[in-house]
Amino acid sequence: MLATSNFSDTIDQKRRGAWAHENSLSDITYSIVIPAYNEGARLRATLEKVLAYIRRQGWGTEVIVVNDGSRDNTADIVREIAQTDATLRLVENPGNRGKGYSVRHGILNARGRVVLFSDADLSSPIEEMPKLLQALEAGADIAIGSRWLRAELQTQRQSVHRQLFGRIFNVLLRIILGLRFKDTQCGFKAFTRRSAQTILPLQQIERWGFDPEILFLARKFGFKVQEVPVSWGHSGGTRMHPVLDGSRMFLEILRIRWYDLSGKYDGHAGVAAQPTANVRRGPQSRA
Ligand SMILES: Nc1nc2c(ncn2[C@@H]2O[C@H](COP(=O)(O)OP(=O)(O)O)[C@@H](O)[C@H]2O)c(=O)[nH]1
Ligand SMILES: [Mg+2]
Repeated sequence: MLATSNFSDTIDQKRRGAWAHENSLSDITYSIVIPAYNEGARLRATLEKVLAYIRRQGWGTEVIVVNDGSRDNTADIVREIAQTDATLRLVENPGNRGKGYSVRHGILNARGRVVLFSDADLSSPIEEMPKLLQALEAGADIAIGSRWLRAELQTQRQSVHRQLFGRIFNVLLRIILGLRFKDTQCGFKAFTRRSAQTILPLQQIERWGFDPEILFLARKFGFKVQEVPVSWGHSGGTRMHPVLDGSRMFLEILRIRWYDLSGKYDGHAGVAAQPTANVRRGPQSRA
């Protein structure tokens, strides 16, 4: 808690200093982006936890839920809670596009100086957020939650075949993309505004393979990425298909290599998920 308020103080100093040029953007310090696909069963509890937590911290924070073409009541839940809590916003994808598209769409609509994304099941509890913030405070541009830096922090492990799949994927990333992280796939990552606004517009991968692409681009553009051990309890109800999504992710690693070789990452922005107008806000939004 102490560390948290220290960080906020330093952010305040930075607000007056190095980041002063961004003041015109907003007085929102943090944006929390939550991609959500058919999350009707768990989203209400998640939002209650997240909103209560940021209220307790007293931070200037916005929460953005990106509805990824859900066929259930995901969007209704967000709209209902946003009626009474102006820190919450709903962003709608044009149909189901994937977690990568959702994260990019949310982040490119975010107004915070620091932008964090978290899975809707809060596998990493929101109380872990200060750990990522402290890594940014210490000089990282991107702080990524890691389940394997200190595996004992995992309160509930993924199934054995998911863990095995994760390890194989990690080795392939090392060989094909030269990414040397213990865990690229954790759904709990934070970015400085500058790194997010540089990298995310170039992101091409819209489904599960987007994390390695972001980390690949981070290295390409010289951003400092720090792995941070976070506690993690895998929640059931995964929507990942091991064979289908697994082979797709392998092809996506190859695509990242190809995109880089063919110059797709050299300067011009990606085509999809630019900031859009279809953003709904609560009644007393402070936009
Ligand atoms: N499965 C799935 N999840 C999506 C999609 N788009 C966004 N998400 C979100 O991505 C996050 C991770 O999904 P989850 O099923 O918990 O993945 P797992 O914990 O890695 O098995 C959740 O917040 C989902 O709601 C999508 O097209 N499919
Ligand atoms: Mg999950």
